Parts: sequence; C-alpha cells; structure tokens
Amino acid sequence: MDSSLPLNMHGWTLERHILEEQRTHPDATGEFTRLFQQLALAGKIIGSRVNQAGLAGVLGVTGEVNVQGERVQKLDVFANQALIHALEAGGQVCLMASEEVDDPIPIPTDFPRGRYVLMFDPLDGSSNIDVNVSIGTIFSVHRRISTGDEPKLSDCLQPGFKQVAAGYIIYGSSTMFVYTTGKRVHGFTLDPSVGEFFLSHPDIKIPERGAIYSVNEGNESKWDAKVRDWVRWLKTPDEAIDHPYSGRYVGTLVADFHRTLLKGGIFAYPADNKNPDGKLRLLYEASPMAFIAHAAGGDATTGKQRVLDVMPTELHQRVPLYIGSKLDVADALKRIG
Ligand code: FBP
Repeated sequence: MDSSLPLNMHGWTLERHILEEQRTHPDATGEFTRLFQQLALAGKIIGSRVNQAGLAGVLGVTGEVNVQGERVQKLDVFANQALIHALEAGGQVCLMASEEVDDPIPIPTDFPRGRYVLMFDPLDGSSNIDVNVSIGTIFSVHRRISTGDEPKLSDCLQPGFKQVAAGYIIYGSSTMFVYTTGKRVHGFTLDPSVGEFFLSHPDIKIPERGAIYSVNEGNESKWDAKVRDWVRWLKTPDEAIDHPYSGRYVGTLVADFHRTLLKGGIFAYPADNKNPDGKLRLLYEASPMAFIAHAAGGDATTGKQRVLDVMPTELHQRVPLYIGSKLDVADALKRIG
C-alpha cells in the first residue's frame, strides 16, 4: 500500500498522508482514509479528556471489574465509548473488539457495515492513569474474512501477519499518532492549536541494536531461570558488547514501546509463574505492536514463535512478548529459547 512519498513534506496532516498513500493503491475506496479520520478523532477526544482528567472528575475507578479481572478506570470507560461512538456509524467497520468488553462489539443494524474489523485497547497503561504518566490507545485493523449476514468471532481471531494496519496514539508530553500499513511506520504529532495531527516522524526505522532494556524486574522471582539469566546478562558489565544496558520501565506498553521504536533496545513482558502466558493481550496489544516493529525493521517474539504467526483462539488471550531491535530480540531468543 505504501508508495515512495516525498517524506520531508512538513505540514502534512495525517489525513493528507493517508490520502496520498491511498492514491497509489489500486482498489482504494476511501474507506481506509475515513477509518483513520475517525480513529484520529477518537484520539483527539480521548487526549483532551486525559489532559484535563484531574479537573474533569474522571480520575479513579468506576467500582466495576472488566473481563481481564482488572478494576475499571473511569477513563477506560470514556475512552472505550469514544472509540465505539467514533467508529460505529461511518460504515467502515463491520465488527469491533475492545479490551474492556467481553465479546466482539456488533455494529448496530441501522448503521452501514464496512469490510474492516477493528480491535483496540482503549486506554493502555491503566496503572499510570491517575499519576499523570504517559498512557495510550492501541488499535489493530483486519479485513473481514467471514461471509454471510453477520460477521463472526473468527473475523477477530486472525493471525497478526494478516493485519492491514496497526497503530497507537500516545498521550504523553505531546499526543502522537503512530501507524503502519505494513511497509513503513509514520508518526504524527497533534498541534492542539490547529486540532490536526501533522507528520513529524516520517518513515521510522528502529535501530538494529539499542542499549536499553525494559522489563518489570519486580517480577524477577516469578521468572524461570533462563529469563532471569538473560536480564542479568543485559546488566552485567562487558565492554566488548556494550553492556550493561540501561534500564527503563514506564509500565505503559505504548510508552515503553514508543521509546524502544525510536531509540532501539528491547521491551519484554515474559511469562512467569503468575502469568504463564504473560500479561499482555495478543489481539490488541502484542500483535499490533509486533506489526509496527516489523515494519520498522525490528522483531517481536513470544519466546517460542513470531508474535505475528500466533494463531489466536480466544479474544482476550495473552502472550509473552519480547519486542524491539532485531539483534536484541535475537539475543533474547538465544538465551530464553
Ligand atoms: P492495560 O493497562 O491496558 O491493562 O495494559 C496492561 C499494561 O498496563 C501495559 O500497558 C504495561 O506494559 C503492563 O500492563 C504493565 O504491567 P505491570 O504493572 O505488571 O508491569
């Protein structure tokens, strides 16, 4: 889908960029452009509420527990509603799925249905919402594969390499929209005074090797020996291989991945004896991030296989994740495999 765009065109909005990409795409219908317009709108709405959270009385929990067994944050509910509302009426999607909702979300019958399936984590980094640390929205787009009147769960349970697009919106010191359609990764920064995302990080390439590792070392006692040894190896001084690496961990996947994408290195959420399949969800966390990592020249593994090759069996299934620079992921695999 990508074409060789004049990437140094500053002042290019996200919408213009998608339009340019679509222009060279043989069967483009404009559906994709509208899908991204609505995703960007939802991102702006969520971003503005996140920025004012302390004033708008939306910090804290609702008192409910979601399908993941997590306490639901008020902003989780707001973000989930903002995405559903922005995407359900446009006629681009036929089915949605969210971290906050047990089952796939049907499109109301009085709205037209499109050919895309959208899955998302409406607000990633829930433990950081109340403490003003970067959080984000993650999305994954597939084409519908089922036939018949009603889309099906099978439309959601597709392997990551089948994605047609993936991305995230990070609500940090600035709000950024980062996406790929499989070949290149582009980043756009929101100019709140204009209300538009502008191209700020064209054609992002992840360094082949970094010098930063990112993992919650508080889980060390729950890891198996190989994972423990791998992390200790990263921290052990060895000039010949530029070790020790520096440790960075925000506790928001979007933020830890964004840094890894720009600076290189490796982020991991290994399996442990509390989470034998890891903590992160395949369809709307690990898989979209893996799609972006590969498009930027990086890699992503569960420790046993490429994340993009995992055949999903459940909507909210979890997978271990090792993601980042190609050589750092290869080193991890050598040691934990
Ligand atoms: P949600 O906040 O969307 O549930 O995502 C899970 C997450 O917060 C990731 O963003 C992050 O990488 C991880 O969990 C942090 O987990 P822990 O607090 O166990 O390190």
